[in-house]
Amino acid sequence: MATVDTSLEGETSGAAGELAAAHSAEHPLKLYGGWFCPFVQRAWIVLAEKNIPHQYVEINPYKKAPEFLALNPRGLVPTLAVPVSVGGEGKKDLKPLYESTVICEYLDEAFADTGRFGPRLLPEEDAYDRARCRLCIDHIGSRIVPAFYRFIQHTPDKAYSIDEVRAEFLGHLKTFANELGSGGPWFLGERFSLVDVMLAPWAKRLFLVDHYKSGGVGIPAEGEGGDDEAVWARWRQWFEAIAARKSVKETWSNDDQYIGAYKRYAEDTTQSEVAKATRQGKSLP
Ligand SMILES: N[C@@H](CCC(=O)N[C@@H](CS)C(=O)NCC(=O)O)C(=O)O
Repeated sequence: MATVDTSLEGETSGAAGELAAAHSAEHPLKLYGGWFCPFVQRAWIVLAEKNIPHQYVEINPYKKAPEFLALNPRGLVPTLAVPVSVGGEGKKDLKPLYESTVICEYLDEAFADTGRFGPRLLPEEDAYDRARCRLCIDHIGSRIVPAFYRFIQHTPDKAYSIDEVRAEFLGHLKTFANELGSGGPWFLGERFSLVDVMLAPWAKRLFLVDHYKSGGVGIPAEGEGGDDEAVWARWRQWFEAIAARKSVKETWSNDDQYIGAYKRYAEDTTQSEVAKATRQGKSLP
């Protein structure tokens, strides 16, 4: 079967194109990414938030080049190449890291100098706050993200209806919105954290569900949330803050390009690992 994805065209455009170009020079810390990939955007947001010197390398992860598989046997982006000290005399080797959540935590910890890299994205002062962040990150990864793919890959021949998928997705989003703190737009209120980073790429991609799926995402408009009005108002506050966040804007290509790239998800024809797992009812890679 044709795998559409290996011919996926393009590279970063718009603001993300500018950021990629500004980070195209050789640097030992390398982010291997694909412009369309939300998991990559997580890592890229952290690099941008903390202003971490790095090189951005655009690759097509569906093409499984041997050099890429040597770095990441799972063959997925994001993949990070990290300069690691080996032996004495300042000798360094490039070692790989992968999995977006692991990469984001690594970057936050490895670039911890708050004077230079700004506030930590996982609150370092309080173990309970950190655990609460991880709980919410788990909710995003194990519930919201898989439901997003079930939603966007829904086609009329599925055993379940679009209304069922929509209700499931909105339920998970509502749980998230109920957990949002007060005193500011973010999960931790005033303080931006890794929780906000983890959901931002899919929040930004919700417009694709509106574009492709009949009935759209289904988040009630202002004043139409009934008993849930307050929780959806809180969601909107978070969403607007995310859309306006510099690091999120800087890592975003032109909207039209996403519409083109996600057609294969909307028609459920893509052979990406995420899409195949979704189709087979398995957990995501
Ligand atoms: N669990 C991984 C998922 C990464 C992932 O699925 N990346 C996609 C692009 S959005 C990929 O590299 N796909 C290649 C393929 O499906 O063959 C993470 O969090 O980093």
